[in-house]
Amino acid sequence: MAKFSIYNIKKILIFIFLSINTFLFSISYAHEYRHNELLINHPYSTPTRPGTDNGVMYIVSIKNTSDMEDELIGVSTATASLSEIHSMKKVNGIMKMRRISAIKLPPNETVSIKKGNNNGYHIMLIGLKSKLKHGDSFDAILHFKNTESLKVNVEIIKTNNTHKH
Ligand SMILES: [Cu+2]
Repeated sequence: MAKFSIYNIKKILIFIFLSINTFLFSISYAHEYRHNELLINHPYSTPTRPGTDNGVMYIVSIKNTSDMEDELIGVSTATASLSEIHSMKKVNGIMKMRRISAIKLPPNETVSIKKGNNNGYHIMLIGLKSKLKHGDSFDAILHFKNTESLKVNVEIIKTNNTHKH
């Protein structure tokens, strides 16, 4: 009995520890909102870089599961004075960002608004009220053309890719 226990307890503890880790890991990545016909996967932002009071918000993906087109037409948050939808395009070899009025969400398609996506889509947070810090989060409201607005929680996480303006 005694021989059996310590070794097994250790094994059980390691197992529990790993399970908890896996659980937390999957929670932080299963940050998805099912909102009518839209699946909004993981809205996030990155820590504010030194010397700027602007920030950038991203959404890993928005899937439109309906047969009707929709659009993301705006984002509002109390964290910044102003939020704008931007895209980036290479003009004469230089990446330039510009304000766009909406991001189209075609029927039965998934659109990426994550860092480094092909269209350069991102949400520009202009005039941050306070610095965004890794591990914190803030609320934002997503506005759509054909679907009612949705409040989401935006996690602030460090990513490798840098977003240059
Ligand atoms: Cu921008």
